[in-house]
Amino acid sequence: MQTAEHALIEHVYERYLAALLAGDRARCGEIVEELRTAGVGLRDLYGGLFQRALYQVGELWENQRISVAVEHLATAITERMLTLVHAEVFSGPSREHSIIIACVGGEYHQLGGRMVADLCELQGWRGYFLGAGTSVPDLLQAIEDRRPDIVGLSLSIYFNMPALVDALDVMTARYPDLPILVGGQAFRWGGTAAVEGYPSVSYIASMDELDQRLLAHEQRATRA
Ligand code: B12
Repeated sequence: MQTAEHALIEHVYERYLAALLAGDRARCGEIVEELRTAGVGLRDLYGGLFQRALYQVGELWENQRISVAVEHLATAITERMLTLVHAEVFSGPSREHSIIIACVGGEYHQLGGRMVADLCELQGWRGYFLGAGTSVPDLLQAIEDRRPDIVGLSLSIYFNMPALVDALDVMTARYPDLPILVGGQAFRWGGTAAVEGYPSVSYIASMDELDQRLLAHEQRATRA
């Protein structure tokens, strides 16, 4: 069923995409403000506008209908749009639980992981986002420093799977009880077999599934 938020986004989507492809950051910002004023929540904005538009940018680029420069600019503008709503992301209630999100070595796609960290913040978790191409030693250091409840690893490109497996081998050996979530487009057409052998590792296919995982973790912690 289509919600009112989806209908509002649908109404402006083509305009937003056109502005994004034209490299018109100011116009994109106005449309985002328009939606925010109309009551569209960040979750719908992230999935229904930012992610959807970038997926379409990817298709246009893949089919050589836009240049790499246009794609780069669209990505940079989207990063600015995330900054625009930054204050609200970090305005949530308690911060009892925390999650580290990182992209493994070799993985340059960082917007998805960053959005996931933001959505965790909106759920009342502290979301530490380490960015693209995080090496295993850096990841281990962050775990030592932050002692997160959960670690999330983002993978967009299937050929980076060996880097993910390396990270999982080391992390699961050192922290066997630490829940690790993996997600991203590398798993869109399979690839989950590579992570199935680890008892503490789960593939998360959607933001709803992620919410459920966070909630289940909170409930377990409350009972303990
Ligand atoms: C921007 C972009 C780039 C930028 C990235 C810059 C940056 N700062 O991030 C640059 C230019 C670096 C780039 C490079 C490449 N890219 Co590129 N890129 C894209 C593009 C257009 C957008 C990516 C994006 O931000 N999407 C939006 C985010 C929000 O979506 P998302 O990543 O899927 O994240 C969501 C979910 O997957 C999930 N999720 C993600 N991570 C996690 C983690 C956890 C724990 C959980 C629970 C959930 C989760 O939640 C997120 C929010 O809903 C995509 C198109 C597309 N379909 O996405 C291509 C795309 C991903 N790229 C592609 C390719 C092929 C490449 C290159 C190999 C191109 C080349 N020949 O050099 C290189 C590889 C670089 C590398 N080593 O990583 C292909 C990948 C195909 C595939 N899966 O194999 C795509 C799909 C384009 C296409 N249609 O062909 N790219």
